[in-house]
Amino acid sequence: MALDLSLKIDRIDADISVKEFRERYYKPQIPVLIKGLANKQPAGEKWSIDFFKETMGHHEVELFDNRNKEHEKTTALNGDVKMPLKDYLEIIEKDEYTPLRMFVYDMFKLNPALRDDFRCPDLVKGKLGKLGFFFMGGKDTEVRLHFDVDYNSVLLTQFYGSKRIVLVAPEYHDLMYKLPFNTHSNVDLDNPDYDKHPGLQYVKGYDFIQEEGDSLFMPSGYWHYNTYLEGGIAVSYRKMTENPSLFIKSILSLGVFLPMDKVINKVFGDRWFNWKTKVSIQRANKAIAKCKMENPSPPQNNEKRTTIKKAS
Ligand SMILES: O=C(O)CCC(=O)C(=O)O
Repeated sequence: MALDLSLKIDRIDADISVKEFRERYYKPQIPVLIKGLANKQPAGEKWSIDFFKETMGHHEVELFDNRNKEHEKTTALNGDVKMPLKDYLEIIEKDEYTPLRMFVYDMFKLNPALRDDFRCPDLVKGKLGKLGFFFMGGKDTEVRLHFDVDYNSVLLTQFYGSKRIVLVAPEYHDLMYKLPFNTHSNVDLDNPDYDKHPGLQYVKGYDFIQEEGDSLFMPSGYWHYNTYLEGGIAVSYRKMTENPSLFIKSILSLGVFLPMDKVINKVFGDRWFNWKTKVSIQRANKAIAKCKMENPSPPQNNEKRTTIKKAS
């Protein structure tokens, strides 16, 4: 039995109308890859590693370091190191692994003129249309498995380089061993340990490549595990959830659960982390029992089940 990542993502043309996008993807909350949307605005042509080196290389930026073990314990929104953007871009343009990544970084604030190059696309325009964030990574840099803390939908546009994306729907939160009070999981999707995490056998997900120029629509609460295949630059814009219960979750997540988790993590450290891990296992076991009741035959091995190193 292996992780089933055989779901096929829809790939659509960037000329889709807002109305059609809303009906087919936003309202039913279905992920979709919009081919070439980046090229509908000046940034598609303009934004490259050299462009950012020349125009913003002197700015200090904050980066996450995947070697920081604290990230396993709590959802981090602040980076670990600072360096001039130029130095970081020199790292990611080399064809070498780096554990350093830029994550939810507001480069528009550093340079508001970037807005003229890439505004929130009409497809996701709304109250959060000004909230744009940058993401960068080098070859093989992984973005740990998580879903977004604010429970809003996200449009993630790739301007440079390509990425492998694994997506899993929120209905699998328990089977993915989501840590309580957090929006991440420490399961290893590259090398799933089914003895430790048997719930993963009941999960179905997507595994695909997001190419330069593509925008990925990620509905609210979708797990994502992204791996840069080469140096890459992306920007996300968000669309506020229209679902009242998700809106309440968003407020609680940002305003109560995450801050509370940070404080308890500081005070109790491993004891708090071990308790959260125990709860995630209990919830997964319950979800497994439910799956077994609904479908008594165990998940089957079949051709379409992929292991994580393959992508289509
Ligand atoms: O692709 C990336 O670097 C991370 C994107 C991401 O995690 C997000 O938009 O929440």
